[in-house]
Amino acid sequence: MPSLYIDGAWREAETGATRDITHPGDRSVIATVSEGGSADAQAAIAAARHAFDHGPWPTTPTPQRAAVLARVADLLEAERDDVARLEALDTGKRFVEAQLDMDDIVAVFRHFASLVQGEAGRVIDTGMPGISSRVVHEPVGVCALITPWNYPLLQTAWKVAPALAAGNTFVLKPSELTPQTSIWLMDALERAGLPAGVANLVLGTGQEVGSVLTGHPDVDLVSFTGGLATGKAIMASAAGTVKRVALELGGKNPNIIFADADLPAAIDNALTAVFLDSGQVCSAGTRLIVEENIHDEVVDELVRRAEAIRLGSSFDDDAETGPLISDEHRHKVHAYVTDAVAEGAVLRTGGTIPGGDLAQGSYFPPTILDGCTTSMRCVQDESFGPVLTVETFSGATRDEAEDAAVALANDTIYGLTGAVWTENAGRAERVAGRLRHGTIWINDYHPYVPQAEWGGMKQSGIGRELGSAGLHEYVETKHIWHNTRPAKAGWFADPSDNHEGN
Ligand code: TXE
Repeated sequence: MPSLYIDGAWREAETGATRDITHPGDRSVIATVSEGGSADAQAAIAAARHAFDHGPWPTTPTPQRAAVLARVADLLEAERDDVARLEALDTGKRFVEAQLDMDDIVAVFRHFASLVQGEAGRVIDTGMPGISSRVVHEPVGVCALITPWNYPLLQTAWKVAPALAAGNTFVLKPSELTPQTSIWLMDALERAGLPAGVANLVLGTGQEVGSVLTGHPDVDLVSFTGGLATGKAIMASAAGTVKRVALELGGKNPNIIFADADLPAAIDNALTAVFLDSGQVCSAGTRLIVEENIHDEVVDELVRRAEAIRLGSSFDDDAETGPLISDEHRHKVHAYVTDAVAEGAVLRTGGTIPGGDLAQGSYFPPTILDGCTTSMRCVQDESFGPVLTVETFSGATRDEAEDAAVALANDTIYGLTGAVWTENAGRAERVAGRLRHGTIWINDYHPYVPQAEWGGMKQSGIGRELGSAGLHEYVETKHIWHNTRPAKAGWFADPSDNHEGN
C-alpha cells in the first residue's frame, strides 16, 4: 500500500523502494511500507510550502484550527486499541503501555487545541498620540518534524499538535523503524478536515530524507527528537539557512536517594525510572546516586527486584517489559555493559543476552552496574537500554551531603531530568533548585502533564515541548507599528523646505 502522504494524496516512493517493518519481539515482518528518498522529500516540502504560502490554513481562525485538533483526539479515542496495537507491533513495547501512550496523545491534542484559543497578541501603550503598537503571533512556516522510535506517535504528537495549532504546515519524517502510527495520523488528519498539503509524511532514513529536510531553504523550522550525535548534525545542516531549531536529545538522568527517604517507595520507583520500556526512554533514571550509608540496603534490594522483572512480548499478559528496538541497538547496549566492566564497574545483575524463548527477539535483561564513578563512559554516555549505574555520596554535615549529591548529579553534559528522594521538604527544595536539568521530580519519577514544559538544559537540547512554550516554538512574533497621524520625520534637512531666515 502506498504510504507516503504528499499534498493530500497517498503515493509510492518515486524510486518504487519499499521497507519491511519487523516486530522486535520475534523479528517477524509486520508491514511493508514505501521507502521515500530525496525526490519524495523535495515534493513534500514543495507541497507544504505551497500550502503555507497560498493555502487557507495559516490564516484559518484559531477556533477552527482547534476543532481539527479536537477531532483528531476524538478519532484516537475511538480507535485507541487499533492504534496502540500498531505501536506495540512496531516498537515491541507492551500493548498496555502503548494504550497509555494513546491516552497521553489524546491529552496532548486537547491541550494545544485549548491553549491556542487563548493565545492573543498584545497592545503596547507607547504613550505617543496617534500611534498604535501591537505584537501579533503568526505561524513560522514550513516545519520539518523528525521523530525517533521509542514513543513514535507520542513524540510526533508533541510536534504536530502545536505546529498545526499555530497555523504551520509540515513534513513529518518518523523513524524508519516505526512508521505505522504516523501513517494512521495522516489518515486521521485528513478525516478531521485538514486541507491538502498542510500535513505531509515522508518515510525513509535520516541520511536520505532527513538530511534533505534539514538543509532545504524552503523549510523554516526543524524540530527533532533523537540522539545527541544526530542532533548536532541536524543543527549544523540547519545552520546553512539559519532555520529555527528545536532539539530534544535525551539525557543521563540522576536519581538521588538520601538516607532520609521513604526507601520502599524510592527503591520501587528507581526500578520504574530505569527499566520502564527497557530503558529506551530519554528521561530514564539511569544514574542512581545513593547516600553511602544506605547503599547496600538499596542496591541489594534493587538487584533482587530487577532479577524478578519478567521480559516478554507486547501481547504477553505476564510480561512486565519488552525487547529493545533492534538487534543492532541491543549490540550497542551489550557493548556498553562490557566496556563498563572493563572500566571497573561491578556487574551485579543482567548484562548477558538471554536465550530460550527470548532468543526470538531483541531482549536484554535489566542490568545493574555498581561501584561506578563519573569518569566512566557508562555514567556519561546514554546506553538507551535497561542499564542502571550506581554511584555513592556522603557528607559529614547536612550541607556537605547535599553538595556532594548535587555535584555528582550535575556532572554530565546532559540536563533533561532528575529526581530527589528525601522526607525532608527543605532538603528536597534546596536540591531541586540546584539541579541543572529541565524536569525535576521530588519523591516521584516519570509522570508528566501536557500543561507543563518538557525539555533539556545543556546538551539535552534546545527549546521546550508541551506547556505554553511548546506552542511558542512554532510561533513567530511580529511587531506592528501604525502611525495614524503620518508626518515628516524631520531628521534630515529637506533643501526644498522654505526654512525661516533663508
Ligand atoms: O537515533 P537517531 P538512533 C538516542 C539513544 C540511541 C541513539 C541513537 O541514545 O541509542 O539516540 O538512536 C533521523 N538528518 N535516542 O540512531 O539517529 C532518524 O531517521 C536528519 C534518544 O535510532 O537520532 C530518526 O527519524 N534526520 C532519543 C531520528 O532521526 C536524521 C530517542 C532519530 O534517529 C539523520 C531515540 C540526519 N542526518 C534515540 N540521521 C530521545 N531523545 O528520546 C538520523 N535521522
